[in-house]
Amino acid sequence: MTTLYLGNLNYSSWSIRAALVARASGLEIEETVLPIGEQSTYDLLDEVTGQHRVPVLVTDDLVIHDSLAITEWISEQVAPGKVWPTDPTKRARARSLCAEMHASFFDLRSWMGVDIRSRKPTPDMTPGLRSDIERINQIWTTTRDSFGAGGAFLFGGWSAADAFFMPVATRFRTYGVALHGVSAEYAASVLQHPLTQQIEAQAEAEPWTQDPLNFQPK
Ligand SMILES: N[C@@H](CCC(=O)N[C@@H](CS)C(=O)NCC(=O)O)C(=O)O
Repeated sequence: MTTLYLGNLNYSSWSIRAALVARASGLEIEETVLPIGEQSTYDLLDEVTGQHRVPVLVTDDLVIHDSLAITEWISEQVAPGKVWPTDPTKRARARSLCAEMHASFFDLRSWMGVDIRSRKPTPDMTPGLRSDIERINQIWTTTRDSFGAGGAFLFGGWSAADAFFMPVATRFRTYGVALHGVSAEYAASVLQHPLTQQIEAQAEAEPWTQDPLNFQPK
């Protein structure tokens, strides 16, 4: 049996990414949502992984933490194209975008914590936040223009790259960040995707509330 431990989907962007990749892959994976901040969650994580971050995937005696490592493991279990684009150029590009998402955008993460079901004032535009938003717009526009033929997503069909940027699309909606042109169309496609809608419905139904800005790192 394979189990994916996730944090609250309303707030936990890395859990959302792993859940989206897992669900799109079609692999049989049981999901357990653990409320971040509650002692019972850390007690269970101590037993399962010895570290206090989600997502974590457990299969037989293998424990994999971190959304990128989980993404790669899932992609190795399923047919090509279920996680990464099959075209090698697109696949390399998709991996570099996920790595950039994973390693960057600290102002965006700090000032615009994921809170899917809420609508909040747009934070003051610090230079760092402005630059993160500009870079996201640039990524979405240039990737759609260069690689997006044949579908509405970054590399045409849905891939891990879209899973990694989905919590950014919801952040822009939560904090009222206006998007234009290709970028706006792309964000709308991500928000309309059935897997996004499924996560949103779960986030709406979750009983826990937290201050997303005290939810570091995201
Ligand atoms: N680099 C990790 C980041 C994981 C992470 O920071 N997860 C947050 C939730 S989004 C967490 O577990 N926080 C626990 C806590 O704040 O107590 C990944 O990509 O999986």
